[in-house]
Amino acid sequence: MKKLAKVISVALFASAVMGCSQQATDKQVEQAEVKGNPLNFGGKLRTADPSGHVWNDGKMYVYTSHDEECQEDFWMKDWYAFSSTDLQNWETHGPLLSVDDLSWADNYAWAPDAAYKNGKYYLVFPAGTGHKDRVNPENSTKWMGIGIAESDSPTGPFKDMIGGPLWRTPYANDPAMFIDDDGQAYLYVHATNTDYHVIKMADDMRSTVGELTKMDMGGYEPKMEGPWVFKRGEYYYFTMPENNRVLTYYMSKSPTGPWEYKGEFMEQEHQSNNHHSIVEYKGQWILFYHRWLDIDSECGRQRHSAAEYLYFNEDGTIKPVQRTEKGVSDFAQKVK
Ligand code: FUB
Repeated sequence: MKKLAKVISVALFASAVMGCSQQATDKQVEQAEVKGNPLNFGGKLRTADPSGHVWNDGKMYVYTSHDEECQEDFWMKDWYAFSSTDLQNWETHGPLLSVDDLSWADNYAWAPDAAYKNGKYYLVFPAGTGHKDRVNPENSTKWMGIGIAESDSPTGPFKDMIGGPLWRTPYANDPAMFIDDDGQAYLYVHATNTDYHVIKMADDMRSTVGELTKMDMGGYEPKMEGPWVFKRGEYYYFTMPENNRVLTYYMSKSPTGPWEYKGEFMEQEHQSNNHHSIVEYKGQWILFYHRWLDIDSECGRQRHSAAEYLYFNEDGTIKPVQRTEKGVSDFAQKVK
C-alpha cells in the first residue's frame, strides 16, 4: 500500500511538473508570437532605411537598403523589398537592383524610395563612388547622386532607366518621392547645401523639371537626413531624422511649404542614425524605422528594420512614438 501511494504521488508530481512546463512553453510561444520588432524578414539579412508603400494589389511593400555584415563605413551594394498583408509575415524580394547593375556608381546603395506612376513602378535610389577620408576630409573622393530605375512589377527586376544620376551637382542622397493627388511627383533629398529643397519630376519620371527650389521652413533648418513627405487629410507632413537621429516634422497645406516646425515624435537611440517612412495601411498609420541592435552579431549593434503604430492628435499633430518589441505584430487583429 505504501508502495502504491509512493507511485501515485510520483505520478502526480510528474504531471504537475509537466503541466507547469507546458504552461511555460505556451507562454514562451505567446511571447514569441507578439514580438514584432525587429521586423521578421527571415534569413540573416540586415536591413535599414525602410520605405513603406501600399500598391494596387493591397499589400504593404517595404523597400530597404541592405547592410553588409559588419560593413565598413556604409559600403552597401544592393536594395531589397519585403511584402506582407499582416505586417508580421513577410516575403523577401531581391536584390531588386545592385550597384553592379549601374554604369555610374559602384558603392553606397543607401536609403531607397519607391513610386508608382503611369502603370510602372520606380525605385529611386542613391548610389555613388569614391571613398570618404574621415581623417583628412580634403582627400575624400566620395560622391553620391540619385538614380531612378523602372519595372513592371513592384518587386523588380528594376532597370536603371537613364544610365546615370538625375544630376551630378549637388552631391545628393536619401531621396524621397512624393506623388500628390494630382499625379505630380515631387523629389526631396538630402544634399550638399541643398537640404530643404524640392524638385518636380517630369511626367515620364526620367528627368527633373526646373531647379531644386528652397522651401520656406519657417526659419528652423537644423542638420537633417532622410526626408519623408506624406499627406493626411488637408495636411502635408515633411518629416526627417533631425541631426540624423531624432525624428521630427513640419506641417503645411502644400507639398512645397511654407512649413511650420512641430517638433519631435521619436527620440534618438544609442546616439545612432535613424531613417523612417510613414504610410497608411488598412486604416492604420504605420511608422517604419530602423534600430541598432546587437543580434547574432560579431561587431556589436547593426541595423534592423522595425515598425510602430503612429497616432495623430485632433489638430493633425503627431503623437510621440515609443520603440517597442511588440511593434505592429497585432496588426491583423487590429484591422479585422
Ligand atoms: O543607410 C545609409 C545611410 O544611413 C542612409 O542613407 C542614411 O539616411 C542613414 O540611414
